[in-house]
Amino acid sequence: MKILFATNNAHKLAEVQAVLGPAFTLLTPRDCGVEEEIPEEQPTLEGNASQKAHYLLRRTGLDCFADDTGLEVEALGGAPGVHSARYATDGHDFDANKRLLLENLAGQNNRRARFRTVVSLLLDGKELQFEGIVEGRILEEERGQEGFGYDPLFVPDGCDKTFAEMSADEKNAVSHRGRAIRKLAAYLHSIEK
Ligand code: ITT
Repeated sequence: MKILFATNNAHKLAEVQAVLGPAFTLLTPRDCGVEEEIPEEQPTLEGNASQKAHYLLRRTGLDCFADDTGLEVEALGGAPGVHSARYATDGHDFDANKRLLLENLAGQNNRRARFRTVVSLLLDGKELQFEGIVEGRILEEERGQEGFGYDPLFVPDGCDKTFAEMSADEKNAVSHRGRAIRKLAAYLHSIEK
């Protein structure tokens, strides 16, 4: 099955393709002639996932899905949350975002955090959402080179490695996105689209 994934993030695309496997071929917005940034202006992950998927459906007329993800840090009242991409600056500056997170947690003993992903699927005009959560903690310094975003700072519960020290398969096995996408895949298989 070919399906359009509403992301401009190449790391996400690779992670999601690995979880879905060869039964699914992912198309990107660019593959469908959509070059502009896809708007995400809602106050929640649910709202943004839905906005991104609806935007692409309007632009292309194709079935599609979108993922919106946030890092929710307990001691920061759930921040950066839905603002995770633009925490420190207006752009997607991963280094500045990680620096600000460490600054805001300086001296803080409670390092509990979770990643939460919401996937919005639009199929034949009907919308379904799938959620994936992974609990863990924020380190005091970065470890690892893999992955993207806040990965070098996040250690999931039950693991010793950060997401950035894991292979893509190891990350997908426990991650927020892996969990949400496996629910999406189970649904798509169940209806044999
Ligand atoms: P698209 O909207 O084009 O899909 P994005 O990078 O803007 O890509 P999100 O809005 O879902 O994606 O994610 C917000 C930010 O959260 C993202 O820029 C990263 O900094 C961070 N993030 C998301 N998923 C992550 C992951 O698996 N590991 C580490 N950080 C992640």
